[in-house]
Amino acid sequence: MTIAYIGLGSNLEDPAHQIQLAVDAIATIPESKINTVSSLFFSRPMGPQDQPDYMNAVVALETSLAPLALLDALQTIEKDAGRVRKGERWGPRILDLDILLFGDDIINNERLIVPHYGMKEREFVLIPLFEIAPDLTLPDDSKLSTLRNNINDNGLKIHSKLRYA
Ligand code: 5RU
Ligand code: CA
Ligand code: CA
Ligand code: CA
Repeated sequence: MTIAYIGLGSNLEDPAHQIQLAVDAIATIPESKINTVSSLFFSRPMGPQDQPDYMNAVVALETSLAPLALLDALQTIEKDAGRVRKGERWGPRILDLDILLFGDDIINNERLIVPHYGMKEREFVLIPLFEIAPDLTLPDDSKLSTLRNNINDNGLKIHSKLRYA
């Protein structure tokens, strides 16, 4: 069994509702069980600014799936939420599910790079992740607490709790 940390994001079509539906869907992934769910956070867009504010959260999922099988399951959930690929890179989306960490695995293939390349610079990842796993050390031996202490919160705010079984 491996603990995978999954980043959730939405900034279209009632983002808080989309994130709750995504948590419900993640709870049905085979060979897997949700360990912990962070609070739901309200965040300003990083990258392109001409898009709506986001809702973000992080889920800790205990799984015996292989990383690419987990990716398949997450991409199916994104598609079922109605995600469509638009032209603009880093544009608004109904649902974005990223594998942030997969145990202490380092994965580099055509479909998947883990740890997620941007996670150490993104407050909307580090702050929810720190909420549920304050003692985490990353595969490169950096401590989550140190990264968390040194990041600007960019106005990130707790919005509400998420429900999970
Ligand atoms: C460049 C810098 C591009 C940071 C991206 C989200 C980035 C976002 C999200 C918030 C993107 C990738 N902003 N911007 N939440 N995704 N707040 O999930 F993150 S595009
Ligand atoms: Ca734009
Ligand atoms: Ca993302
Ligand atoms: Ca993604």
